[in-house]
Amino acid sequence: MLQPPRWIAHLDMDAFYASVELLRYPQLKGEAVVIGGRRADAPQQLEDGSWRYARLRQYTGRGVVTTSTYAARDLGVFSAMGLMKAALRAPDAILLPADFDSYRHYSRLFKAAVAEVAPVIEDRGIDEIYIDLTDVPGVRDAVGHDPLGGVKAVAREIKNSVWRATGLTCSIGITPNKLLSKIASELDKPDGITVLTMDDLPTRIWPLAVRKVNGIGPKAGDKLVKLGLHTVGDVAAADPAWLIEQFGQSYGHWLHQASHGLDTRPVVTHSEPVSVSRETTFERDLHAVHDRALLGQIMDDLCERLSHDLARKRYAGKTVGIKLRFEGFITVTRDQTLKTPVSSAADIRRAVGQCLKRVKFDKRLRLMGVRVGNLVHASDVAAAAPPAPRREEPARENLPLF
Ligand code: TTP
Ligand code: MG
Ligand code: MG
Repeated sequence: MLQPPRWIAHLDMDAFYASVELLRYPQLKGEAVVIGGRRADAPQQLEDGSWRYARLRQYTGRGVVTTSTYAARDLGVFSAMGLMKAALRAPDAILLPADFDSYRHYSRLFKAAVAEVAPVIEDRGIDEIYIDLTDVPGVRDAVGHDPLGGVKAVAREIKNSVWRATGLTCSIGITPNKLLSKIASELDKPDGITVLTMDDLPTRIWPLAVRKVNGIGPKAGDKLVKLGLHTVGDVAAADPAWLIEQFGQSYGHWLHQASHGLDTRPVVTHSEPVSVSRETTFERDLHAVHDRALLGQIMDDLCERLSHDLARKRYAGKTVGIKLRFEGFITVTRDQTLKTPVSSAADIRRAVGQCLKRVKFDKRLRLMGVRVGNLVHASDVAAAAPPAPRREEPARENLPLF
């Protein structure tokens, strides 16, 4: 059998946040567990050593499910669903608060474990990576009569390495490119390995719904379906000139290529973040005037945390932006580009104040976020400009509203 020019893997951890929590509470294995509660929902150990857990039925508020165990998914509870809606489907499911520090810790551990087997890794977020396996020794070897034996063995080795380092399972898709691998890693979740060649396109990829392709979002997906194209195979069978007529030159061409499983994007091993941000949703909608002091405090706190994030990553940024979401899901963003990059909480807060002046506050607020973009390495800032002199007046003065 002809080996493809590249073997690219996509690895995605199974029910990631929930699985990390089960490491801490192994007694919950097999149970319907939902991640997304508040601190107060943390399990309590009773005097007799047993645990008391919060149940979904007790939850009131606007929180959403970040993820759920496969047992909870069987009951119809999925990521991004409101917790109160989830409670209607699975009232007895156990609710746990999210612990992002743990998830980041296990994220680093699993990526390091993969790197021991295959070092060419593109980081795609907290629980997933692409890996270029093309140059991994033995990947092209046949094993017995199986021409794909070598690539499957590498996949098993990667999964074992992740399991040994973390006690967690993942699913891997391996194909000639990133586009197909991203689809393939989902085909046998959890704990799966799916290896596909171009020969498998008609049987494994073409029957899938168009939305399974990364890059076909809700809008394009709806339009395709309205045009009568439901599956990837429908798109593949469509005339490319017609696709371009419907979707424009660039996206129409991409749809044709993607539906034929074609993608030449390389695995990019290092990328700089474009921006760093922090945001928070309130427990209740807040009023710009009546809750002014509280809003001011929340904003101070966001700037403080963002400044810590920047310090940890050693970045500063020239653009400071805010995001506000009002009742009715109306989202407003404003940003301001400064003369020199900033990273201190006070400098960020000052720029935020300028942005806030440009917003009309005629509705209640439910979310606030701060972003610093146009990033440069902190060492470059220090080399380019002396630190700005400290201003005497506190940063809170002459701020609009809060
Ligand atoms: P996913 O990989 O999409 O989901 P998952 O790992 O929980 O489950 P699967 O086995 O299907 O891969 O997301 C990784 C983590 O990101 C997930 O554990 C929680 C978080 N997340 C959210 O916070 N909100 C979301 O809407 C989604 C989809 C994920
Ligand atoms: Mg996952
Ligand atoms: Mg993922």
